[in-house]
Amino acid sequence: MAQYQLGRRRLLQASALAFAAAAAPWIASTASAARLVDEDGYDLWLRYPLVSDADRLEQYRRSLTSIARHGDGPVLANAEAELRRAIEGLTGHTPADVRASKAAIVVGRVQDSAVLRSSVDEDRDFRLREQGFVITSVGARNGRRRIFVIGHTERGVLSGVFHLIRLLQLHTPLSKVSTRQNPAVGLRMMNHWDNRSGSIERGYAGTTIFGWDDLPVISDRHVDYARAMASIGINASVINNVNADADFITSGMLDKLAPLAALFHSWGISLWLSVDYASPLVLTTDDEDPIATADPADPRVRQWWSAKAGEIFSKLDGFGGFLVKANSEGRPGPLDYGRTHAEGANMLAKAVRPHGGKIVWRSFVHEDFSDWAEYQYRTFAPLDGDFDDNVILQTKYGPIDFQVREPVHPLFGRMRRTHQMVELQLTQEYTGHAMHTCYLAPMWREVLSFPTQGPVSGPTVAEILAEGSLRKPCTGIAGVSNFGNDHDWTGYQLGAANTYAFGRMCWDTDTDPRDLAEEWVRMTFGTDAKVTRAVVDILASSRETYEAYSSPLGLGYFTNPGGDHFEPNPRATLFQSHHTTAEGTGFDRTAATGSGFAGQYPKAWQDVYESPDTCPDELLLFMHWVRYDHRLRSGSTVIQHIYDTHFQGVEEAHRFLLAWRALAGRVDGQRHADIEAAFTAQLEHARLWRDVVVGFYFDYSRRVDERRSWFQVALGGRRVLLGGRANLLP
Ligand code: GCW
Repeated sequence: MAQYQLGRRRLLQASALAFAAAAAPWIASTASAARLVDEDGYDLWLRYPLVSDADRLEQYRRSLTSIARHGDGPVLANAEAELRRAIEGLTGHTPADVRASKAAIVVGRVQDSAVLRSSVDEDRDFRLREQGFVITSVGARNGRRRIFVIGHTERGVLSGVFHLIRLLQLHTPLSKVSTRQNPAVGLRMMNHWDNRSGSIERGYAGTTIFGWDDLPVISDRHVDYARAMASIGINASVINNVNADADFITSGMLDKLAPLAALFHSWGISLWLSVDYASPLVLTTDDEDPIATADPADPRVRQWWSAKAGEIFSKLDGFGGFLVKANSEGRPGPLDYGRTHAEGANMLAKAVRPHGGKIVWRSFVHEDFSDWAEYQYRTFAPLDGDFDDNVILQTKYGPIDFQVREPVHPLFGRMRRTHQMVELQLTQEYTGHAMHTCYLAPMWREVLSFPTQGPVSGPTVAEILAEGSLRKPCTGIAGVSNFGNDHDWTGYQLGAANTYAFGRMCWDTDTDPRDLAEEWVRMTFGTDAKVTRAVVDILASSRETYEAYSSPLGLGYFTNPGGDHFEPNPRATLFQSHHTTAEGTGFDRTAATGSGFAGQYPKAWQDVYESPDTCPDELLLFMHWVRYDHRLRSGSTVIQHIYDTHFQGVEEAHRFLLAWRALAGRVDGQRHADIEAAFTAQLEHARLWRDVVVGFYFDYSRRVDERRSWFQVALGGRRVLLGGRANLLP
């Protein structure tokens, strides 16, 4: 475990112990605390506690008395088992197993039963796409209800069952559970940056959940992972790091992975693998007749990948395809052999095509550091239309690297003849790791609803990603997972809100992030309205809060590029990410005088971004270099805005802590203490962010803060003079 993580963990533990000692009498005095059984977060949102509302409990007990399933196979069996498990927990009664004609709840595929066919609207509902579902609730005798969960496919039925379970967890009246849903995009994919060693790149919740060395034995953690992913509509999971280890596609490893693929398949999830583009070269080194190249034009390389694909698809149930990071950050790729990214991807696409496989090719390249943002577009825009139709280009939401705010990548609006995916990040690499609460769904919503051709000209990113799913599931949304083998899965409990919201937003890209936060809070902490309101308010404002104390006006990347992207260090990214001087700050990315990035957008957006007068303030310093006294729309100067927001951000982090403390007794003691410790640590670190950033800007600008007087702060081994020179002691 990285040294800082140990430090962080000690900080968290110390805070938890300190809090527990101080708060013990306080909690003990709260009678209701005695009723709340301690939890550790392992159950995530899949908690099925007895329904607390007496009337609803009575209605559920009267109606949800039996289940019938049409159709066989592991997916439908898992769907029924999960539904049974949920009803048992929520009602305290075990539903009987009866014939469909008598059952209170009937689940199955529309083609498997006349009963199901009769309960769906022939015209309206049969446009269900591959993984869609219908839930109908019909009045039965003596006020009971009969419920039908129907899909075209087993995966559709499974998604429908989890949707019904979610409605029951939220205490929805049975008369209001009817719905018809299709997923917005075809591929709803987790990317795990899990290494063969068991470590996780940019992971802050322990080591890999996949336990490579214990495979082929399947663990409870494997099963609970598959359940959790299926419950939020995830249908694809890349289990290893994009900085791929070729070992993952060796025959021996494939034999170990086979049961995991079968488990995923039984929960409607296709297993994918990241592959090392140089695998033919790496894996034949000790052969009698090694392949000395990875050139996609080489016949032996093509033959090797074709044979390897055949082996993989034959061994791994429901295998989806390969995720590829090539010619990026030192990874091998087709450019090493004078081939284009498209030529490199298409060779792999031909290898997997006979098996219905796909290739997801990442556009994250930044070998030209003059402007990281501009290089990706220049590399990929000319290749639009050159990729085979089972290749999907996966692009990070912004042109830099998962910052708390970036302009939406211009490639989405440009690659109109290429299947695309957007890559979002659930693990908080640049947004506070597993210490800072930073609910990212509001940002994801901004990205997905971004009109790509101009402020009022679509299609939006979501519409572009949805197009493919109409024809075939060859577009989608990927998220870099925040899961690790910590017992709470995400390293800090509120981090699971990002996991939950990601899956739900992939299914329905129009969902309001606040609604998702409320769903998650109620499923995770129960239906206490005070808890729901307080935690939803915290989550809903947490991204802006993190941005306020860490990143002025879209600048971002104030952490050490070669480090863990956690500690503030604005000096470390001078020139790479900002051009701060005594006169001003920002990065000129205009077409007229800067890197030209703003010119990569369609004209309607270029006209907005090109001028500081029309550029949105929240992206001002991403697109422009301006003088410290440049006036924002708020009337504030840039430098005063930087001072104000960094102090206000810390005040917000303090409010989170106090709001959480006020919930003592309404959340079980174990989770309350755990989350209290996280907020305590976050506040401490937010202060460090504030002091370093405002100290840095005072150092350069020498502009005095018009609103507050500062003082010298001694932080650990570092003394930062706020209002003076930032001095690093030897
Ligand atoms: O942000 C950078 C990260 C790398 C990551 C890379 C990528 C998996 O620092 O850890 O490598 O992006 O997205 O490929």
